[in-house]
Amino acid sequence: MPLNPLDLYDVASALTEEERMVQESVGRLVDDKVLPVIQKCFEEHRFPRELVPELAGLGLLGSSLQGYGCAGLNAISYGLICQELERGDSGIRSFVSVQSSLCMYPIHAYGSEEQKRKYLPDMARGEIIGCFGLTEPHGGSDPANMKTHAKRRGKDWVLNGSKMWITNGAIANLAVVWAMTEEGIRGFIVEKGTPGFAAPEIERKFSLRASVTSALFFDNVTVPEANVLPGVVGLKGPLSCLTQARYGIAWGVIGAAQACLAQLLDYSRTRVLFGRPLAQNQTIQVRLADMARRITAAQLLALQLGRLKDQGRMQPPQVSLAKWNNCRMALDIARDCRDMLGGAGISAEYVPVRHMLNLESVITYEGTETIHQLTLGRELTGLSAF
Ligand code: TGC
Ligand code: FAD
Repeated sequence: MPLNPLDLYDVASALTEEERMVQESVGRLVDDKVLPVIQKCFEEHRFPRELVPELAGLGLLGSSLQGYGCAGLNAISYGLICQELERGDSGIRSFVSVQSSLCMYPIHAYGSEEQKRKYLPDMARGEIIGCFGLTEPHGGSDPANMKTHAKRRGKDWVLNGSKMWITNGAIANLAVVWAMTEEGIRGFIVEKGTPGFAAPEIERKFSLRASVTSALFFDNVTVPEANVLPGVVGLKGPLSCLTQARYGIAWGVIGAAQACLAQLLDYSRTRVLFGRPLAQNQTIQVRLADMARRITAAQLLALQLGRLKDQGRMQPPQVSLAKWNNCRMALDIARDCRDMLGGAGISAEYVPVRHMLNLESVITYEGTETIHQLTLGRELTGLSAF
């Protein structure tokens, strides 16, 4: 029996029946609905918003949350969802990451009962889209140094400042915004249309073109006390959301790498140079084998991370290692696949260049590679180099 080149260690056999079903159903959605449109969306710089009801219909929004119309799936299932979606495009996985891990998660974890009932069921149905405002223009790696602030005014809060590089911003019905207060960093739910709040789209991106990225501006925006997340104060609020999203990215990028390798395997077997298939050259086989090695290692790393998460034992430095390793793996593979396709590698007919450009964002957002290396360095040494 030949091995599956995209699953050399048969990770599929380590999944439960339910996990396999989740993977298959999301895989079908990607094959039937995402892949036919995604390249055009990328070229047109357009998020395929028409897919949101399909994503919601499969229970992919807030999929690992319990109650409030959410599917209550385990962490491995959430990882597999991200992997399949990112096999299509990082922008689609980004949409689901932000909605699920960065917006629904904090409302679920830190929101009042009223906030959960008001927002979560509609968010699970994709009828309310969220965005997450943490990064500011002067430096996203150090969110503790945030300038956006909120001051109490009677029973309300007044929010001033700006956020930068915010996924979903211009299409979002609400923003979960982190702002400095006298008590420390707090989370605010700011609804679209609130006077003084604007979310213009950032145009002219070379990466994540099938995803909406925006700035957020707050000019004396009044937020009622009822829209403040009561359950958390401090940087650990937003950082705990990032832990959830980074976990999903560690799985997601495997899908992007698999898509690149799958296409390259086909191409290298059929392209004949010097009288033999490209794939019959030693240096090409070494490069292909190296890609398979790195994908396999990333799969096993993600699987064990998922098992730790499902057991409630996952620690942030472990997530940093996985986010760093797997993003680096996927970006290097996408670049190498682009190269082995020759001139065709720059054509929109092939997927690696799109994944490569997307992965330049993915390795940067949710903590740059350096931030994750330093997080691990701090864990190993007990000394902070930040
Ligand atoms: P530090 O002193 O380490 O921590 C402050 C407090 O937070 C706690 N904590 C965490 N809690 C949960 N999860 C984590 N990952 C946590 N990391 C830290 C920590 O225990 C502490 O709690 P307490 O109770 O003692 O106060 O904070 P620091 O200022 O030293 O910062 C550390 C550093 C640099 C790692 C952090 O600032 C960082 O991660 N920077 C990178 C910022 C980042 O990743 N931004 C991402 C923005 S969102 C985004 O990119 C979305 S893209 C989505 C998409 O489209 O898919
Ligand atoms: P900076 O923090 O200015 O970093 C610049 C460089 O300095 C990087 O190479 C970094 O690794 C390096 N560096 C930083 N500190 C150190 C150090 N101590 N030692 C050595 N090197 C260091 N943010 C959100 O809040 N919500 C979103 O939805 C969101 N979506 C995004 C979507 C896209 C497409 C992109 C590109 C970004 C998104 N971001 C979002 C922002 C993202 O999280 C930030 O870009 C990222 O955290 C880095 O911040 P920065 O861009 O300000 O770079």
